[in-house]
Amino acid sequence: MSETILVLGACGQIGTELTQKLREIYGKDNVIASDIREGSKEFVDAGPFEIIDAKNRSQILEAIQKYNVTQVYLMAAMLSATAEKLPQKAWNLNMSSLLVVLELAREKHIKQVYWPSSIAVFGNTSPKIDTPQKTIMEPSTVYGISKVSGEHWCNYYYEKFGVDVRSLRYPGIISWKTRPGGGTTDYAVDIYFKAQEEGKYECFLNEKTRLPMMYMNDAIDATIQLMQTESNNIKTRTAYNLAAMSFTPAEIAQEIKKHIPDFSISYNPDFRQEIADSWPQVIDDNNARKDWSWKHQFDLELMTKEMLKNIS
Ligand code: AKB
Repeated sequence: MSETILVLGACGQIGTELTQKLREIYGKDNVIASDIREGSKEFVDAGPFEIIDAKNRSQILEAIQKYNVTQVYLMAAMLSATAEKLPQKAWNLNMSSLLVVLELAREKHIKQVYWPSSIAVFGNTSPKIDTPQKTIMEPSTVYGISKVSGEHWCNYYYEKFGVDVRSLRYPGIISWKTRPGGGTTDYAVDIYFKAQEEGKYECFLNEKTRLPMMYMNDAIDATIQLMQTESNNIKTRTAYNLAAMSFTPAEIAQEIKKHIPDFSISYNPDFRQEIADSWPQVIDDNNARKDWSWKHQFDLELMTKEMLKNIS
């Protein structure tokens, strides 16, 4: 497979590991990492790296032409909690970057686009359990509004112009290499670090808040699998529901206690509780499983083992 890939927002939580995996598959010189600022020296030295603002058309086009890019993964975004504090900025980043990339694809500068959506597209009026692929979507956050709008832009560019754009509705993504920033599901990463470092954690969501979650390895595999699937198999051009597990803060704490018996958790819910309460608890991802054979590997038990091992 000869592809040259540009990753926008490569220094973020998902971008970092996605870039590493794409380099393993396509060769390090065929994957160009980019971000608005330089990442760690190790990351920048690991392959081609460009400073690119994901909203800046000419910077992106310059990189596409310099490297003969065929695919763009647009991973730059402002997540739910930060977006509530900076609504205009979040809308501008999340939407402008997508429209720039979709236009470049329409003009045939690139062949294929990946853009992540989120469970945040759902809101209080969507079913909370086994949330279907197609249902009422009335998000109450700026992030959710930007994601649901973005999904429709993706579908529009596919339907009107044949742009090959693909997308997944990520649940909370849990990883140890790069910390997430500004999300509502971030507690499920922080808890592992605090458990190892301090043996205790104060959670910003209440103990019963059940949310869909996924270990990073599964998220990366799903993303690359979706991008490698025959175009004809992709029946959903908004974004696919994607799921692996769902748990509450009390349940993850219980799992951690199996490894660190003295670990303790306390609860001090803040503004993120309202965001979490508006999201689904369990997602139905049967369409992804049927259309391109999606299958997750990690459950809460296996993920907890991996997280604690790697953090220590
Ligand atoms: C967030 O919490 O904002 C993200 C997401 C679920 O998209 N992790």
